[in-house]
Amino acid sequence: MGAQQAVERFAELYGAGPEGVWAAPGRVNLIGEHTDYNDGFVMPFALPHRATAAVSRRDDGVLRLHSADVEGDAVELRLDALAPGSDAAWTAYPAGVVWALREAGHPITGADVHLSSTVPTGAGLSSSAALEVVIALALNDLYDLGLKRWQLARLCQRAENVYVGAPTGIMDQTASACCEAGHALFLDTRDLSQQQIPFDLGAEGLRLLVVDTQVKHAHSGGEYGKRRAGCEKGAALLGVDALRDIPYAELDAALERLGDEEEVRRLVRHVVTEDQRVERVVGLLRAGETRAIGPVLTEGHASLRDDFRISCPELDLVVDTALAAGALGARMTGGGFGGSAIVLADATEVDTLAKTVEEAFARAGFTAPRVFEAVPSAGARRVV
Ligand code: GAF
Repeated sequence: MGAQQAVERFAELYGAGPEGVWAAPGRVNLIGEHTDYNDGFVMPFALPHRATAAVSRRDDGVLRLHSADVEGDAVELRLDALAPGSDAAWTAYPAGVVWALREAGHPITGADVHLSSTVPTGAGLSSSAALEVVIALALNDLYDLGLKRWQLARLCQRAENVYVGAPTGIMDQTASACCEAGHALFLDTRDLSQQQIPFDLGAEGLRLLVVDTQVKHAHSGGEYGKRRAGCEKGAALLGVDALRDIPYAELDAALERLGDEEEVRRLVRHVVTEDQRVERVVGLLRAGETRAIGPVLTEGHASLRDDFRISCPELDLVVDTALAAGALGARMTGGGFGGSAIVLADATEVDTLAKTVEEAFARAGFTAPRVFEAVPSAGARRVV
């Protein structure tokens, strides 16, 4: 939905136009998967797909939430009744952000909100983070809170961890809040220091496809939490604060110390090698060797499939088919257990590649995937 449409719909719903309209994007993670809750490195970039929010303040302690993407009237909530775990619907994401802002002492007295989103849901592309960040940014501006982007990301993560109950890391919210067009974001999740790395695929004659397998996932389910707990166990057994503290050069020795903890050994191996892959990709991009990142992406997929064990037949089929048909690299992206894969290829090859993957899905009897090009786009911003 465009900004003008959002203004008009808001006026129909609430009787007057909004004070403003904000947008926040979904993301693709180029490399650095399941490293964020291990204090490690990630490298997402923003998609053009985004959540849009038309918002006005209220002063009576009421939050009204309406979504163009969900049937029904606006949901009305009392701010003093917002409580973690009280809401299992889509409203938990925006309401959770209001809760987190108020819990941190910010004087939010109410809001009317109309939301819409073009970020595919359950596709590993951060539709939830986009919803959270768009609300946080709107309220930061309207209530003049003066919070920095990274602070908004932290509050959104708290909303997701505590209010929604999904034990996710900080990558998605930071990506939505901080990415810049034409760049990938090299983020150190330990201290949130950031570097914008130019990522201009077109100039290199390359394109990057997103293949949404249509296999839906959710991080409040148990498997994500189990991986996180396994990583924390690994860090405790190795006597470090987080797996980030195991240098790549000391990986073999660390794995040896884990003895017969086979499950934990696999998780540790993924996280430590994945942090190193992020650093390799950053180095290659800085050296202008974009084509050479392909094999590193593919290595990342093998590690997520074999060590972290969060791929699925549909994601593996995208990767295997794309590579066999000439892609430079391919991997699942996001939390896993379904969702999307990314495919890096020569611009001249992508149409044929997309067709080949679609045909392979049809032959395997899988639901047709949704394929689109990922163009590194702007982070969250005010649009009206
Ligand atoms: C999901 C989570 F929300 C992120 O924090 C991150 O852990 C990702 O899965 C895996 O890299 O998107």
